[in-house]
Amino acid sequence: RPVVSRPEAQAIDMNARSQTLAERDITPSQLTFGFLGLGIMGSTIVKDLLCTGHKVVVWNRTMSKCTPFAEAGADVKGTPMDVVEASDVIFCCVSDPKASKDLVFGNCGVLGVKEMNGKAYVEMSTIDPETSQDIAEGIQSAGGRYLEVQIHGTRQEAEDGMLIILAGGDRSVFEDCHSCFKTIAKNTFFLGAEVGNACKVNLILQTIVGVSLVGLAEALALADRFSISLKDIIDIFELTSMKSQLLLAKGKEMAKGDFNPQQPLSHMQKDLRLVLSMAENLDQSMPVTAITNEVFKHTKRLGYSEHDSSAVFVRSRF
Ligand code: NA7
Repeated sequence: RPVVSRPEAQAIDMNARSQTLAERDITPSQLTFGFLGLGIMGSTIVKDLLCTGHKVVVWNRTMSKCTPFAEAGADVKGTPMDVVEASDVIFCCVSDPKASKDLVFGNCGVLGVKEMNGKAYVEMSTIDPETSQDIAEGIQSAGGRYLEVQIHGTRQEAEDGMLIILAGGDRSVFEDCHSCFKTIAKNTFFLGAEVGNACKVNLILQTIVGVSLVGLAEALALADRFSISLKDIIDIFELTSMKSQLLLAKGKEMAKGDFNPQQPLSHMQKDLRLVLSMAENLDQSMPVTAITNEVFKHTKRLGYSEHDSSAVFVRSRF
């Protein structure tokens, strides 16, 4: 298996980022923003927030990942509860529904503060609607305001401030986050007060991504069996009406065997699992998504959880 590297504990080049973001003319909110989770997405978003002059307080389970952010001006806290105490708006961006719930309801978690006094909690992890509703209930019953924000895009799109934001819940929180969203996203949608809708839309989009990636991987694996150059296939693909930024990028990664994580494969499989569970509740048949999920599960079993979702190509070659 090729070794992949996680972009952790790298020094932050504030000047490089500021230049890109300067073009957006962002006036940072004077509120203090807490951030829980400095993984691929969280760290990129926090970097952008710092570069545009936001006051940021951070926490990450693996504390060493906080060091470059402290050096770049973020305040580092020891627990999620400490972050809530020091912030007006708290973002969370962690792996999955279980991690999201642990951070809110767990020991020294968000609700350890007992009373949120109108502070805002913004759940950004890709989770299912039920988990989002449970978290909303917990936050609101402690006197907090809740916004569900689903971010659609890759690490590169996060770096370029080109994410798509889907939000639902408390409109006043949406407005409090205006300068943050302007920093990280090219489009922002408020989908109404009902919590859960943004999760549904995001998971529907992720279904399209997952199924497309498996199709791409199988087609390229067949080309490989015929000893047709993958580069040639991708060059031709680029000229067709099928081309998309995502499939082109993933196709190139598959051809090169470069599986450094932009979107870890384990998260893609988690999203498909959540989609299938939503469909199950509705008796909605999704046979292609079910097989796609099996393909990603198998690729995980082969040891590619932490690699990019394009590593699904490896399994297709068997
Ligand atoms: P990453 O890069 O895999 O990062 C995951 C983050 O979640 C990272 O900060 C982890 O902390 C944190 N994490 C995972 N499990 C836990 C638990 N149990 N408690 C606390 N923190 C935890 O993911 P991405 O940034 O690419 O994606 C984040 C979300 O956006 C995800 O839902 C995607 O589907 C979309 P660690 O550094 O390992 O200590």
